[in-house]
Amino acid sequence: MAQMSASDPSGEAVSSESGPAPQSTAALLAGYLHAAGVRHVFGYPGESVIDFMEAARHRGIEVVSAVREGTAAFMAEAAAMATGRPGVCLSTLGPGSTAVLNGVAAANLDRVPVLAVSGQMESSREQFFTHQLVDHGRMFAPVSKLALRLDPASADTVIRKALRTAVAERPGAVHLTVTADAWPVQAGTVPAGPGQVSLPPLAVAAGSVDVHGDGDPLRGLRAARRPVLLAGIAALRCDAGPELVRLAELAGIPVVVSPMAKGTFPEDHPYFAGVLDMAGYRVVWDLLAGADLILAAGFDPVELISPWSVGTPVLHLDTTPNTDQVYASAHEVVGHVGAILGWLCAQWRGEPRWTEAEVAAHRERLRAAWTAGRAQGRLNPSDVVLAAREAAPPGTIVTTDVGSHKIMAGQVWQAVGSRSVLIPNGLSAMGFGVPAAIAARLVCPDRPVLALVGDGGFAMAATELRIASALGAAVTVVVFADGSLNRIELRQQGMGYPPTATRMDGMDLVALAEALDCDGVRVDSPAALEKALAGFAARSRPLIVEAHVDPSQYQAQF
Ligand SMILES: Cc1ncc(C[n+]2csc(CCOP(=O)(O)OP(=O)(O)O)c2C)c(N)n1
Ligand SMILES: [Mg+2]
Repeated sequence: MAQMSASDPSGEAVSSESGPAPQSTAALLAGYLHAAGVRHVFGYPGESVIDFMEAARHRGIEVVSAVREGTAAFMAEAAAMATGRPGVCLSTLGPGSTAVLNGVAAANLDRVPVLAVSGQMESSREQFFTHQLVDHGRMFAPVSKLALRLDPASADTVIRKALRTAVAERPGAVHLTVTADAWPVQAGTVPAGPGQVSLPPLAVAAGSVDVHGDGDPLRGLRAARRPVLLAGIAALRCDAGPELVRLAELAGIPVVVSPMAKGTFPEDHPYFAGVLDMAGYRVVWDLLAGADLILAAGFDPVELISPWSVGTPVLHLDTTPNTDQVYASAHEVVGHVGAILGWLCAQWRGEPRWTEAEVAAHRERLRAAWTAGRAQGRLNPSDVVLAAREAAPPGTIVTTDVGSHKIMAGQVWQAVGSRSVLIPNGLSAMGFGVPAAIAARLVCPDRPVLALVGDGGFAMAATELRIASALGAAVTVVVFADGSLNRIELRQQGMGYPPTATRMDGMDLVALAEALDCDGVRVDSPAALEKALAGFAARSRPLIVEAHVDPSQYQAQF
């Protein structure tokens, strides 16, 4: 059920030996995806994409059917987040493509390379037919870097362009529309020869550093006595962790990371200074406000939840120029973030600016902020995160959904490895955590996978767990069951309003787990949670933990 079976429009099985002609448009796209390292396409079937599903299967790419297109796109995004390779999702025309839109927008604002492919009405009717017809070019343009039509005559060029655009800085989503009749047609001139591909570079360009602005960009750094590094997702994409560590240690600079960059800088390092805009956020902003220079290393303002409110001078270090202008920066050093930081290390002369003890004292203040408001004798949200972290073996990938639990997990979960924490913080779309965990487990089958999700976001995507059990993707999902869309309810409360449409009746998740072929357990104390999570990584079936949290801690946070 979970894996799409290949069949033609008449319902007859297609022989697995015959396969599509190697020079067809469908085979060419499958060939490019395979060459790009893609081994899973996440989608939902429809008549207009049958030829491509078969070509993918034939090329050794598993076509994984989600319960709906929107979650398939989250899966594609999570696969790309976990591996660094492009993710691919697939939908049919009309209701399939409109359903995939949210996930395409999520990948685009999370700056994750995703190729979203949608079938379309055959070309002879595309211009005038009305049933199930939506103009994909116009619909996807505002939520993608590029939305193109894949025609056989120019297929080779358009596929290369789509892949190159999706991964180029800043990466994001590219949408391809393919009319149903185009798939089996021979792809026009393919310079590398029939069935061959000419894959463009898909990694961030290495080595180069450009300086914009008058005078010496490093004068500010030399003069600074209280500099702070703010590392973001471009640092993650450039694998700049080792250079961040080197600069932090050499110059004695504390490092704040953005939520989606968690793990780029080891959070057990003496110079780690917290996560921006997560629980206890005021303490982190106070650190930035008190600094005399912020080194913004691959920081992407798409992750800002609070407005940028500090007047501290900023040195912009990024793969792209400071076109957002959320903060002003007289100098921009543009290039590979690792190379830029390496260059700063080579230039550095001087004493370390902060002592480890000073950064430790800051971390203590931050810890006091996120532990504030805990209810004695209850299961608090931070207890859940700490217990999950304690139970997680090295190499665990954790995903979150969106809501108060994410703000807590984003700060409290101690990340030590790059691409080990998958948090949606660009579009911040609910319903991400569960499908993301399933996809992470499928593309990284040797790594334990844990999802930390709210009860609202869980309800949006819970049925995807049937697919996890069918495919043997043994993920563990911890649901922060507070009977509330807490993040919104807190806002209502703050405005003096009653909780309109933000309270939910609890669902029996243990019964639901059984129906989904998963294991289920209900807990309401830290001890019970520890017991439930013990050895989770060795389980053979997905596990759903209904964790009854007392949400009062959130109130003290946000
Ligand atoms: C698709 C989508 N719809 C609505 C929102 C707005 N929103 C942000 S957080 C939130 C509440 C989430 O509730 P839950 O999943 O239970 O998490 P909690 O805040 O309770 O931890 C809502 C409705 C959103 N981010 N995404
Ligand atoms: Mg909730």
